Amino acid sequence: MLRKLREAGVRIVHVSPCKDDLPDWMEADWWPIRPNTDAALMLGLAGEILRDGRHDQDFLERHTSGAGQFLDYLSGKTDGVEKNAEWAEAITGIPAAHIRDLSRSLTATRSFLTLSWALQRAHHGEHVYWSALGLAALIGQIGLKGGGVAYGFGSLNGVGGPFGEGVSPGMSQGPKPIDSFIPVARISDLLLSPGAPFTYQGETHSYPDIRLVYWAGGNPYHHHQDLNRLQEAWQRPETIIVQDPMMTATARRADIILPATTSLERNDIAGTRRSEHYVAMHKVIEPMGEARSDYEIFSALARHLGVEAGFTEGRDEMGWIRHLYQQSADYIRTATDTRLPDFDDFWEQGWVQVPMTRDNTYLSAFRDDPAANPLQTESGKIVLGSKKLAQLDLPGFPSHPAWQEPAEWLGMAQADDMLHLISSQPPGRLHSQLETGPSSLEQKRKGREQVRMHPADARARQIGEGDTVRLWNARGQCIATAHLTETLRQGVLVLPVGAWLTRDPESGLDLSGNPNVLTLDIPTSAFGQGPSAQTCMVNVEVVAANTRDSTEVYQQEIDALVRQGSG
Ligand SMILES: Nc1nc2c(c(=O)[nH]1)N[C@H]1C(S)=C(S)[C@@H](COP(=O)(O)OP(=O)(O)OC[C@H]3O[C@@H](n4cnc5c(=O)[nH]c(N)nc54)[C@H](O)[C@@H]3O)O[C@H]1N2
Ligand SMILES: Nc1nc2c(c(=O)[nH]1)N[C@H]1C(S)=C(S)[C@@H](COP(=O)(O)OP(=O)(O)OC[C@H]3O[C@@H](n4cnc5c(=O)[nH]c(N)nc54)[C@H](O)[C@@H]3O)O[C@H]1N2
Ligand SMILES: [Mo]
Repeated sequence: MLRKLREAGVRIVHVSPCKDDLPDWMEADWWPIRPNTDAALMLGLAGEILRDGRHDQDFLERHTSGAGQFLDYLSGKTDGVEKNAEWAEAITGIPAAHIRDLSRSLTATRSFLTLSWALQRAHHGEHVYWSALGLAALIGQIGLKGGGVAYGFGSLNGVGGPFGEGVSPGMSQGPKPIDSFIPVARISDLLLSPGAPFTYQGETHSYPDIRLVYWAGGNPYHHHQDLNRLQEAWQRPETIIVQDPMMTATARRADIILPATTSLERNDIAGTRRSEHYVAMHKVIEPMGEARSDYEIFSALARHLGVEAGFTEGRDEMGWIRHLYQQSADYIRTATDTRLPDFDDFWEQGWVQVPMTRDNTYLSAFRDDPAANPLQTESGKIVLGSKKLAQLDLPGFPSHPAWQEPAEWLGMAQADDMLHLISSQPPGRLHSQLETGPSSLEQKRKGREQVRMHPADARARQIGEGDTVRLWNARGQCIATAHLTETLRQGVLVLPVGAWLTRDPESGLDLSGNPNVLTLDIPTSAFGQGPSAQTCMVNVEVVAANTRDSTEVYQQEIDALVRQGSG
């Protein structure tokens, strides 16, 4: 798809601290923005469009609610500050002339905004996405082919592509007998502050008093922010059970480990609404050691609890796969009149093609007739000024798209010579999975993760290519191998996520290069309660003395656990 864009001669403006988010052959204009300031850029673009009177008034009237609030903010009527190109330059570091020029192109031609998910994984991240929606609404091309705004393109194959007519094969989750829940990014708060109140999407709830944690299919000692704070919180529950195929940093911190099989050690079925196929996932090898499939583990637990029949519904592994396939095939037959092959043929062939909706223009029905096709929002329209949020009046959550300073960024007064740390998805693995496998190891150097930095930042700190460096701030410290590159904005470091936390027993230094010992564990906002991983300032320096090898320390830890277990 990128190649087609390139061949069609479409102008691409790539706004990112990292040039290599796009391949060079795209010949994009690279705008190396200061991290966490994208809302200001989009509001500056919108302000320019408004001042020139180039906004689509008709679209705003028919398809949005509360636009008055937003326009008053852009013009400066609300706070006396006009949101224009100069205002945006001061915050983002992008020259005002470029911003003004782009604002003209955006309305002069068919234009399309797309934002990666990383942008909302930051303090006030909701307002970045909302600002893009506000800008797109002023341009007025939402619901037209090749126009408007979209999120998450590129990172997951399928977003924005054709979607399947079927249902994803999946087991029913059954009724949940308790009504308490937490936003996942609040796990440390939950464990540290039982009974404390928290707000979520405008309602107040309280943290339950958790005494047992059962974690299956996730690795918080990779994914969560401020791992030293998590470590403190982790001491509170009486029992921690981890169910995982890998001896992850989380598994090493469990009271009970239930070794699960990988997908290669069991039969399974795969399919999502974004994929063109249902896939028969054949077992390749017998389970290693004492590993059992998740289904077997949960079935055995259900048996002990006296609810086996309710859980298994009388089906074994293959019984479920057959049943789920049949459910999807029946659904597709009713919805589209297409007949999928019988299960046995599917299983033998290994996959089937699912009928797809190929030509879909997002929000086109809403554009054509907003009354007949209302959105699931407070007004049924695109909300640019929210009545609900105005009533809630949450601190730090304006009721229209707005720029607010993040807790940590390059523009902050106390930045000193700290750098902004971006922790992006690792190219060689999925998050922390198979961290010790060849594709993951290939991306490492000297047995640890590589931190990318600009040569000028490196020079100023006497750091050379391949040097071992220490990254630290008030929350924690880790080491990584420096890789110097001009494809980064100056002042920015990039360290991928996913390394299995390995602490030096003496110094507490993380030897693996896990950025989450440094990141900030505050919510994006009191409304959304998402993670603020990309809002993080750090120091960096060369490590003079030899540091211990992370794989060696890791192995020692596992050996000690095994001794404990057998002793
Ligand atoms: N290989 C691989 N692919 C994956 C994953 C993986 O682990 N490995 N994980 C999958 C998952 S679960 C997800 S959620 C997606 C995530 O997909 P994305 O959110 O797209 O991925 P990230 O790598 O977090 O961020 C993408 C880029 O955003 C840029 N960025 C960071 N901060 C800012 C900022 O403040 N402003 C601007 N303009 N740009 C910024 C960085 O240059 C970064 O490279 O990826 C999916 N794909
Ligand atoms: N600093 C920072 N932190 C981030 C991000 C960031 O951009 N920056 N990105 C965030 C994002 S978008 C995401 S999605 C999260 C990802 O965070 P997680 O989802 O916690 O990461 P994974 O490494 O995918 O964890 C999956 C675990 O499941 C195990 N597993 C695999 N297959 C099976 C199975 O069949 N059964 C069982 N029981 N276990 C299995 C794997 O071994 C692994 O330990 O990280 C988040 N954390
Ligand atoms: Mo994700």
